[in-house]
Amino acid sequence: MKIGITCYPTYGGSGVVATELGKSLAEKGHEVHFISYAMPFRLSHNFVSNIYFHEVEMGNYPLFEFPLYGLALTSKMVEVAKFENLDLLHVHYAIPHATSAHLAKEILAPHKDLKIITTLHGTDITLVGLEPSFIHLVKFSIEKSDGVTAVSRFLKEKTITNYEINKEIEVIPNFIDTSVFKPQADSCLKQKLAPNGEKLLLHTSNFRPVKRVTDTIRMLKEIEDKIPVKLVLVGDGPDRSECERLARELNVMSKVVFLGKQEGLVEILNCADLFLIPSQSESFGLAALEAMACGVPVISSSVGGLPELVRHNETGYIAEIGDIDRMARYTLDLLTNGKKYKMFSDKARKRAHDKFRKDIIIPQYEAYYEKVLGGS
Ligand code: GMT
Repeated sequence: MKIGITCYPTYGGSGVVATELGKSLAEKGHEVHFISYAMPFRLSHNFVSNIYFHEVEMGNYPLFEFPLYGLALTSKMVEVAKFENLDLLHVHYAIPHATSAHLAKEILAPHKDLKIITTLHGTDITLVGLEPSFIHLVKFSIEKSDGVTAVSRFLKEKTITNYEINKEIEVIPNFIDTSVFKPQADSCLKQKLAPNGEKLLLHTSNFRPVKRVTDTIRMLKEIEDKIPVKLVLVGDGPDRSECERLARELNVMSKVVFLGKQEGLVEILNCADLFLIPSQSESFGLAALEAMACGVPVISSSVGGLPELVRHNETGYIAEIGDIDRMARYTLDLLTNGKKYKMFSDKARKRAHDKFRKDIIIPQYEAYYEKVLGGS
């Protein structure tokens, strides 16, 4: 198939999923055309044949006080779909991609029937999409897509109820390359992060309020006098300064390592003893899946799609949003019981491999593409 993929090219989970999907499809012989304002960051690492990148260029005509990205994207979609003869366009994150794609489809309609598939990822539905300025547009764009997928059952239900959507939505969960994200022997990084053999708690995110990163610091405060422990925070974003302030206020700054944005995630994950994801909202929790694939059990909140991923009392523990006491108790429980920890670690890896590895999920996307194309 000739497949167009549009996504955000930055560090967010939707861009990662879209890029890994495109790479896997190309490896399987499909021709994949990425259309975005920059090369998706995981694409820039190595050359993959069958993958093409089309950059959406933004002019700066003085009359346009605000950049017209959605429209520039539409124009590029039309151009690529027409000249590369795409069979379908798969857009990740509804805003504005699904709307741009619908407009491209309409423009092309006299010449070809370009199928549009929209994958809903999370905040496009649960947060920003619900804003009054977007809600009608999101509903319209979902309903106009030829196919719609959601990354969890939770997100499917939320979409149907929040937007009163009367349309079939296919749940295709996120996936992981378990030959890359896997347990590795002790690394020298662990020595650097925990020179005195401390246990390592890890959190990775974009530090937006919805991630509740400050909860990880409060958890650290509750356990730091009971076991030797450190908290490693990977990523950056609006709440980073507040996290630093809180760590100083709670007098735990010496036990928190802020690594900022990082690319070598597998090595960092392999240093970790536990992964913390106390989010306010999380449609799937790709970061938790990456940890599980490396054999790192997860302590999570009970929101969104997280319970579909994390098995309570098996691959980690789940607690109510903001229940820091309970999360801290679970953390201590696992970190002070070697036998139990090993069982959780093995089960986390096994669940990631058995249920979410890429060669199980990619064929689901291919089958869905065939189904949507078959409807022509
Ligand atoms: O919230 C983020 O970290 C980024 C966001 C995105 O769209 O890039 O992530 C959403 O999509 C990910 C990939 O499907 C999911 O794993 C995340 O759970 C989801 N984030 C939220 O729902 C808050």
